[in-house]
Amino acid sequence: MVDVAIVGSGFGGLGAAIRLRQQGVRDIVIFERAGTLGGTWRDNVYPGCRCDVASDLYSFSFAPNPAWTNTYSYQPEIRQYLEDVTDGYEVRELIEFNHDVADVSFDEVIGQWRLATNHGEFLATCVILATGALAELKLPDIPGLIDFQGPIMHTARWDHQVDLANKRVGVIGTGASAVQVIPEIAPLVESLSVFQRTPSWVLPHQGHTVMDRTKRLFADVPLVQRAMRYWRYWRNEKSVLGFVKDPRRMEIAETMSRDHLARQVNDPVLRERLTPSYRMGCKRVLISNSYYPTFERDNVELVTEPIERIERLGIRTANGRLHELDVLISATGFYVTDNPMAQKVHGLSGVSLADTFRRDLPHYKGTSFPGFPNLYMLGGPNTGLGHTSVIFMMESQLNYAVRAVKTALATDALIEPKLHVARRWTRDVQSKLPSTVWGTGCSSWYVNSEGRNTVIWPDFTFTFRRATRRFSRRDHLVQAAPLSRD
Ligand code: N01
Repeated sequence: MVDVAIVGSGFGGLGAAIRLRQQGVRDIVIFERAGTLGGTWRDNVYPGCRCDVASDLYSFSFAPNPAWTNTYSYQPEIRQYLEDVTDGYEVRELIEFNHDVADVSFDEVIGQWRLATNHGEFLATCVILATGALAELKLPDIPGLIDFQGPIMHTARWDHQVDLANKRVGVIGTGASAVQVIPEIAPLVESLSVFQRTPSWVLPHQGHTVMDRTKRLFADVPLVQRAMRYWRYWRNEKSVLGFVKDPRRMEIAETMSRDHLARQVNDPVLRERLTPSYRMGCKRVLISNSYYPTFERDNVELVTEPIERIERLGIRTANGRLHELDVLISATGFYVTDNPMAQKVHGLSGVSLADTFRRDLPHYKGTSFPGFPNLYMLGGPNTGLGHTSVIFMMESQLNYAVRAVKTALATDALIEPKLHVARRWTRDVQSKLPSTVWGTGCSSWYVNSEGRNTVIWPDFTFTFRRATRRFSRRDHLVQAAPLSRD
């Protein structure tokens, strides 16, 4: 039996362990289904994988890294950062690798969570779910996928053994992953067919190499890097005015994107096909200087004709044409609003978290749920962002969750948010969304099957930070744990 079980060892899980340790909670175990840590930054190893939020901001506030070699880091460096933080804060010993959590159920008799893993069952007083919103990859629901004769790779499970040199390659999808991978592989392959269902808005990339003397300055005078982090934070936060307060403001950025496209693609017909018809920001805004020029290459074709089916030899589009392919790359994203992890979590009376999500039952600050005592979720409902670093949101969630966990452990209590308080929070968040850019009409992975946006936080992030800065006893049911726990 442990005080706290954390599921997942990405940014969220590691951050939770470190913050709990700093607050004196020692009895912690982190269950990690893989053999190494890093979450999404371990899994996504496709060529060109990179964070589209600047690294000074996309890192823990308590663990700045003066050694970033680029202002927007590539995946290997972010993964290494997580390894270094794990060792620097001595939390590696807490991780149980290769422990796949199949079920997390609350036992009302003993007032404990039962975690069923492939290595047996564990009991925990508190649980922190840190499995990541973008962990469960989604293959396209196109008929015939299994008929394809060649290798099929999802971007989040890239197989570097598959040699793309001189191959006819197809990429399905034109989201954040595709925009990074397409320019990297285009020069290697014989031909590249990019199957676009909806074009993305793409802005110029500001990333650049960090000079050695800047790195030295950051190392010698940490305050300078901290100032840079603040500057980036407030610069990003300004864009909330367009995303949330007045989506018409996004027209300015749309013009920038159109100019970017016009500078990089000569053919007006091709430009037209690459131009979105929805308001910028409704789907994630992308940044790249190399994506558009890729379509000027002779070996690259943009296919906008809808896909009809996948066949043994390639992809058949609705106009009857067969695009013959040797390798198929699926850049088709993740299960987010229907994250399979939620199906494995059962609270009071056996209610599953997935049912809770499906029926849009209330959540408290995207972090805890009525009927799920002593359970906290990082990256939970309506804590996602379109404009800045999700690490800021996770650290905000941890401000609340760590205090709540400490209270539960210190008082031997079961703590869950009051239903009416959670209802009010959920209602307030939902009431803000229709007038934001995400309510302007587009299909995106932010919206669940009932048409509700259960992913995005529709406000400045500092308001979320303020809301989560402490544990409010008044907002929670605090009950004594059953005596049978001992
Ligand atoms: O996935 P996506 P992603 N037939 O869901 C298309 C983060 N991320 O992996 O738009 C044809 O965005 C789909 O088309 P449509 C970031 O938060 C961050 O690229 O639905 N096409 C779309 O084009 C991001 O938002 C970084 O019409 C199909 C694409 O596949 C999130 O991960 C880097 C289809 C899916 O795009 C997900 O990004 C990479 C079908 N059946 C990712 N099904 C950073 O830099 C789907 N599509 C931090």
